[in-house]
Amino acid sequence: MLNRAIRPIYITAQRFQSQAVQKMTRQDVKEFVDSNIAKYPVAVFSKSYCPFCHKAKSALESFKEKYQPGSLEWVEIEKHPDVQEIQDYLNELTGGRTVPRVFIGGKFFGGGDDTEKAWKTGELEKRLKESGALL
Ligand SMILES: N[C@@H](CCC(=O)N[C@@H](CS)C(=O)NCC(=O)O)C(=O)O
Repeated sequence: MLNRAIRPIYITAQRFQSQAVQKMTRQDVKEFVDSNIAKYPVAVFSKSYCPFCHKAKSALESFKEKYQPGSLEWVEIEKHPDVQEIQDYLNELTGGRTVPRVFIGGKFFGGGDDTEKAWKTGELEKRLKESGALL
């Protein structure tokens, strides 16, 4: 009796889930992350509400007028259906799964605190120039 009552709800939920959420394969996740890192001199994986991401944004956008067009890519991942898998892969690449993960010139540069610190020492500008991101 109980089973009969519950079953239709379960099936409906399952159908909804399989239609609504299209998950990427592991290979697709890898390609999504790798292609952003390879294509853009600066690629940042971020969550829009994260204060450390805001720190990185302030530092990177302080050079706003000097960027080569299209050289800075900001990838907000919090609403991505594969957010966990993306962070797992970022962990494989960088040894950490927190955001932001800032990549410059195809290499992992650091998180929010690292980026802010490097901005203050001048290291960030140097690396941005070396990567070709700045004019
Ligand atoms: N020290 C790190 C801290 C970064 C951090 O803790 N980020 C939080 C979000 S504000 C995070 O990624 N939490 C785990 C998660 O969202 O999966 C940095 O400067 O980037």
